[in-house]
Amino acid sequence: MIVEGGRIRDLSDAGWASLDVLWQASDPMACLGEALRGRLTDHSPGDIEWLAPVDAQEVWAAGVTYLRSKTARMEESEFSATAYDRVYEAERPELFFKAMPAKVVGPGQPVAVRRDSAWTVPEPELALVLNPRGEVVGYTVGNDMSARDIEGDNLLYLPQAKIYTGSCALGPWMVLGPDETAARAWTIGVRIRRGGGEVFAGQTEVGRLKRRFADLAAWLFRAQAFPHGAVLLTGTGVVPPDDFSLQAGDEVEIEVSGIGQLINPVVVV
Ligand code: DO4
Ligand code: MG
Repeated sequence: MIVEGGRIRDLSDAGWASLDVLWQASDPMACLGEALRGRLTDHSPGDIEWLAPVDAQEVWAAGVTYLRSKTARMEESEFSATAYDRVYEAERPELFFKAMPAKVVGPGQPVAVRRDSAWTVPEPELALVLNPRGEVVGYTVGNDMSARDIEGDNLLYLPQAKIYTGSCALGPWMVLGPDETAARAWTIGVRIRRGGGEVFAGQTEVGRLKRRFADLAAWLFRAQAFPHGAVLLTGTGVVPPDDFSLQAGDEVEIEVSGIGQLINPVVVV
């Protein structure tokens, strides 16, 4: 589906069976323009279930790319504090695997707190959509759910803190076209609601991200091929206070100003 001038238009009528059509094109915007000139069915919003904008793309994540993230992580973990300090300054970024496409949740689907974690937070992040050549072709909204107590206990537990059922949400919108300069002017905000009230709200600017988009993408593609492209979360710059943890029944709303909102309920797994 594409939303164009308020109309929801069906790209499967142009023969698009998957996002691969777009990522294999040398000029995705031209490819999209050509599809839009065809006869595409219009849908009304009530007929559509929006999904995460991935079909065959792995999701990876960069970490400690904002000063706020470095500080929070050094505080949560005396044991690994120097590792966070060093990676923030290093040429090589922290990159970690986050989710297989089938495990990513879309809007309205639950994100989760592990039942063995007493301190879990959402990480609102700008996600880069990368084509198989490692070029940034678009952006979406991401939530890199993180169990801070597990991560803080020992850095070697990072995969358990970061990868579990309901730990990665993306979407629903994917924006194509803006360059990095335009995207750096966007804000990233998060609101957490509980029992009808708001229990946390925070915001940062994409411009505070320490690394360039192309640099992060180049490190990810340095020694690994992604024939279907990939999605790369760029790190968080918003961290709730240390006494805050998500609970079942909460609702997490993440908004990137140039893209839109991603809203998910919270469950325990
Ligand atoms: O090093 C741990 C993960 C960092 C992270 O996910 C972030 O900074 O967003
Ligand atoms: Mg993160």
